[in-house]
Amino acid sequence: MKLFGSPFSPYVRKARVLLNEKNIDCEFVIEDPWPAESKIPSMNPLGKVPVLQIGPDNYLFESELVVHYLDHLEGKPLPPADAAGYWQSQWWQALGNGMIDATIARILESRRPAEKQMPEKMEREEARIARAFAAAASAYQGGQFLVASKFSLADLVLGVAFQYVDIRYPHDWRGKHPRLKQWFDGIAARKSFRETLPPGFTPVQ
Ligand SMILES: N[C@@H](CCC(=O)N[C@@H](CS)C(=O)NCC(=O)O)C(=O)O
Repeated sequence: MKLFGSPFSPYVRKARVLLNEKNIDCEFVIEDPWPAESKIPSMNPLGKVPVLQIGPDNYLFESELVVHYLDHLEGKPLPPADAAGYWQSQWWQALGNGMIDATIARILESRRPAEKQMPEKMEREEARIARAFAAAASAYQGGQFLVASKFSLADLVLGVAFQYVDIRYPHDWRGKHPRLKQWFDGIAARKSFRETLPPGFTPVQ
């Protein structure tokens, strides 16, 4: 099994954190989706990473599917197993995935030539991110993990999202949401997070 992608991509990082958490053997192949000669479109018609190769000519793409596949690979998906907990975890994952999407949309807009940038687009993405932090703060019940009392995909996806905000849109969300900071510090300290940090990034304390 091979995972293709960039060490800077938060979508790829979700899969890498999960592989690390579950101790699954998988080669990580660095492949940039952006250049014209990239091999990614031959594996994923959408031309995006992550791509997970699961057979000689068999590729999975879209990070949510890749994460789902890896989580079920050995028949022992991460908890929670009960229906209420499962949907709670899905809610957190949707929030985290949306934060990643918004942070990427914002950074791509900021990289356009100054005369083509739309400040209102950046503001819209920033407002989305601010609302997501506020929603997380109000849904968070306290404790080491977001759902029940074990590490779940909710912690994984929201943790990757928060750290991606730190990387691409650094701002003082911690001052506003100190309880979330406390939760996040515990997640960011995990081996799986420390060992998959994007090159050159020093975690915010
Ligand atoms: N919805 C996709 C998004 C993946 C995505 O946008 N990946 C970026 C890297 S962070 C990419 O490959 N971009 C290349 C492009 O947009 O052409 C997923 O969850 O996998």
